[in-house]
Amino acid sequence: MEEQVVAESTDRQCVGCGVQIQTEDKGKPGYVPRSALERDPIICQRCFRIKHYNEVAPVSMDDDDFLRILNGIGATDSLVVMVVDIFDFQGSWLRGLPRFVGSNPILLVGNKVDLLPRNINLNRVRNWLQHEAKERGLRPADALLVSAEKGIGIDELLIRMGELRGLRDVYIVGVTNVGKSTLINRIIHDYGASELDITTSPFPGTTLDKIEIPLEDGRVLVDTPGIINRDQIGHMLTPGDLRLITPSARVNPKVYQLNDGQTLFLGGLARIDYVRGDHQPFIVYVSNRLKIHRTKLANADQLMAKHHGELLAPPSGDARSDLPPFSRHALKVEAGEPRDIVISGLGWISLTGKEAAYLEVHVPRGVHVGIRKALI
Ligand SMILES: Nc1nc2c(ncn2[C@@H]2O[C@H](COP(=O)(O)OP(=O)(O)OP(=O)(O)O)[C@@H](O)[C@H]2O)c(=O)[nH]1
Ligand SMILES: [Mg+2]
Repeated sequence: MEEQVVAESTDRQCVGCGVQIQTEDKGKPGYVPRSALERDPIICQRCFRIKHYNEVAPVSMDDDDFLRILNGIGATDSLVVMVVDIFDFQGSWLRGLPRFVGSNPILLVGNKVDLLPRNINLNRVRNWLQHEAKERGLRPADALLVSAEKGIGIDELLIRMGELRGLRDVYIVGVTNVGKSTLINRIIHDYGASELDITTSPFPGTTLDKIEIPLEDGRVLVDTPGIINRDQIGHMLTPGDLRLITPSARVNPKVYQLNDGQTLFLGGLARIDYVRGDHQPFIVYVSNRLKIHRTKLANADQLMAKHHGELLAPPSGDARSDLPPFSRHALKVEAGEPRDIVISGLGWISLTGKEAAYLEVHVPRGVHVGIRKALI
């Protein structure tokens, strides 16, 4: 009789991404060589590579898996901490959360506050966050601003979390790449004894399953995988280009005094035509590494046709053929209050609202373009 190969899939989890460990298939998530099974804690090969070689290892998480985890929260008694990326608020908003969490309280956390320009009024930004949440039908128990990476606002967050959770578990939720795992690492390193590191990376889809971290009172702090927001421009770009558009430091706003009949290109990813309106400043908030080009509207088509992927990059070189075709959004920015024109995943452009402005914004199809109350 042939001997059966046993125990290929284990009931152990990778401490870096939560995936179930297996020794069978190198190409599948959770793989470790057999010899590694003796280690404790155990980390999968994908996490090892992300940590040590900065490798990108995309795994397609099924939305169903994600929804299963979210749905499970409704049946628990817990505090739900929803994390958004304050720099890409629109692109990082987790829709429909109230449906999933039942009667559990929600604490809204705007992360990556370190990217916002210096000298801004954070209280205003916090009010803005609360206002935008309400507009989207979410009534959080509180809204806070933090930087998980730089350790800003963490003390206050922990105090609020303590008050709101009482004796409950805490679930950290949000779309991919908002910094959930970085936040948990920050919390456990600053205030716990744990030496463990959850895997984080600049690319979406790093955490693959729930990761439970025991708290002192026997409850757990839970990291969850983010749902993929397919409208995000990041999903249309190569890893190299994604690095260019993701701010890695405080964003320096750039001011352009524009007349109508002028165009701004944000690399080769967005084109903003100022069609009609008075001479006025356009303040651009995007990654400092993203090159901005100003031209006459009359020349914009030609410039795009000739230089897309070169002068107008990202997308760099051949990667432009992977972009969806561009679509056009006609916008009217009313006079009155200052407004931001948001291009999801790239940043925003502020207009002061002295006069009405008519614009046309061209972006790859699927990328969200909108107008909001100014953040700053
Ligand atoms: N500038 C800045 N970057 C941050 C901050 N927090 C996280 N990041 C970066 O954001 C990226 C994503 O962080 P992760 O912690 O992996 O995000 P996640 O929400 O766990 O992502 P998934 O596991 O894919 O759902 C990484 O490049 C982090 O370094 C922050 O406070 N400021
Ligand atoms: Mg994560």
